[in-house]
Amino acid sequence: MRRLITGDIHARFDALQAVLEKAAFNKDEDILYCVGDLCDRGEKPAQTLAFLSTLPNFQPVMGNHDIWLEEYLLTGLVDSDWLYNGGVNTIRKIEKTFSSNEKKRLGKWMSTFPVIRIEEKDIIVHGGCGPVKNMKELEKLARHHRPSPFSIRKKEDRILFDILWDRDYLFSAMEAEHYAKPEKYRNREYRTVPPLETDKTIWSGHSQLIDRAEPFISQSYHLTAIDTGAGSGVGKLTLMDMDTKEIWQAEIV
Ligand SMILES: [Mn+2]
Repeated sequence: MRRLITGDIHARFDALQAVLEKAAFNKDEDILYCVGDLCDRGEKPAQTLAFLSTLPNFQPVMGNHDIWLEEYLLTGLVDSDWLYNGGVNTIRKIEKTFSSNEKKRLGKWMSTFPVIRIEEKDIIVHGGCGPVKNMKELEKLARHHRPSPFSIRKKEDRILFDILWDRDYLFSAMEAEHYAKPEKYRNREYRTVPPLETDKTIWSGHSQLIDRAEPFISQSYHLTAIDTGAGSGVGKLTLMDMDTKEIWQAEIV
C-alpha cells in the first residue's frame, strides 16, 4: 500500500486526474493524503469534491479554504473573505451540481478533516508548525476535536487557525537553507521560529512555490512543502510518494 500526498488541489480536477494517472494511482490499494485546500481558484470544484469524497482511502487535513466551504455546506453561511478568494465560482458550481442532501453529506465529510494529522513517520498540516512550541503540544492539539463548522468568525481555538494560516515555519526553514522565498512572498513579514524537534517529516501546503514549481525540502526543519502553485493557475500540482519521495507533477491547463 503506497502512501501518496498531494499539494493544495484548488479545484484543479484535470491536473489531479493527470498526476494520479502518472503515478498509476489505485484507489483501493493506495492511500491519498492531501495538505488541504480542495476548492476555490480552479474551474471544477464539484467534480473535485464528488471524486475525493468517494475515495476509500482519502486522508486530508483542513486548509483555510476548506473552513469556508465546510461552513457553507453545513450552514449556508458565506464568509466575506471567501468571496474574494475564489468562493463565488465554488458556490455557483456547487449550487448547480448538488442537492441540499448532497451538500449536507459533503459538509459532514469535511467535518471529519483534522487540522493536524500525526502518523508514524509523518506530520501533515496545511500552513505550518510555527505557532507550536514542541511535539508534546502538537500531539495534544492533534487529539483536540475542532468545532464543526470551524467558523473563522468565532476565532475559537486560535492556535488551530494559526496552524492553518502559518507561513513562519516555511519561511524560517527557507531562511535556514538560504533558499530565496517565492517572489510573491518576498516582502512578507514573518517571525523566525526554531525547527520542531521530531524524527517525523512535516508536510505542508498553503504557500505557493510558483517560482520553481518544485517541492521545498528542509532537512533541518524536517519539512517538505508541496504546494507548487496549482491554485495560482501558473504553477503545477504535485503528488509525492511519502516513503520513496518519488514526485509526479501536472501542469495547470
Ligand atoms: Mn492553498
